[in-house]
Amino acid sequence: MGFGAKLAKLFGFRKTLDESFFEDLEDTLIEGDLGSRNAMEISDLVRDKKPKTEEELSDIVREALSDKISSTELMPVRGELNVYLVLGVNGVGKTTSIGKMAKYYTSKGYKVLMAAADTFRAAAIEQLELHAERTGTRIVHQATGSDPGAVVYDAITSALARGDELILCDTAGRMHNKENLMKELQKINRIIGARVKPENVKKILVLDATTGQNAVSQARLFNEAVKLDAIILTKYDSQSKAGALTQIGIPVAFVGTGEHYEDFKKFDSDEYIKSLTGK
Ligand SMILES: Nc1nc2c(ncn2[C@@H]2O[C@H](COP(=O)(O)OP(=O)(O)O)[C@@H](O)[C@H]2O)c(=O)[nH]1
Ligand SMILES: [Mg+2]
Repeated sequence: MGFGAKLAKLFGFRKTLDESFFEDLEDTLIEGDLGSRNAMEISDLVRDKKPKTEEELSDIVREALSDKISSTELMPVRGELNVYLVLGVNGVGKTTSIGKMAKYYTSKGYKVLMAAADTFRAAAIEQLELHAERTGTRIVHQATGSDPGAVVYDAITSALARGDELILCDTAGRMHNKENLMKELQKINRIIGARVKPENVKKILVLDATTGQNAVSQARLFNEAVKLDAIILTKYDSQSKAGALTQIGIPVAFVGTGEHYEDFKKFDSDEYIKSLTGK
């Protein structure tokens, strides 16, 4: 549930905005995964603006949130090679999102290629191959355990030879060896950077909407390794706790709302804020 209903209730119970109101307000915002900094900031804003009605209160909260969340449109440059490097920890929905993006961009007339640079598990390569087959997308892969950098290099060579416009690059996301993972991603990023125009390379982090506060530390970590351009928010269908997005400060491009290819749409920040505040 969005915290809008709770806000309304909170306000409805009180005749005056006393200290306990502000405590409850901050708690509600923190429970909504907005983080303590945002919660305090919004609470201070409410103090200043002294809303007289429920409606005014939620307007203040909505306005504050709209400064903290933005959307971005990812559109590859036509006739040039673009690379979307898809990042994130295991299980967030990277491979699935690549399948969805392949369908999305192919339907817009782009020539798309998939690169299976999650070489750690055989299943990961097979899963991407299945998406390639189902969406009619060409794929470059090597054997399990091969160097992900070499897969990416091959994919770029192949795309340049064939005139492909977009490489969707899958990556491994195992976290038990953070240092190695980040080094590997930086290496892949360097290989891409050496052959593709920097403005055509997008580093996209996939976050699971149900993970709450954890998403904030994942974003921080990946952003330190490679500067992120956009976020894809997956699993925004079930009981998602997507309030954490307001703490991340990286624009959101797409949301995944289910397991099928059609369950994928451009992120709409107004709609998102409405779903958070329940208005
Ligand atoms: N409900 C739902 N499930 C998703 C979504 N995206 C991915 N999944 C599921 O999450 C699981 C992990 O996805 P996968 O793409 O393999 O994650 P990866 O390890 O990051 O590549 C799979 O069972 C997917 O079907 C989504 O937007 N909504
Ligand atoms: Mg995967």
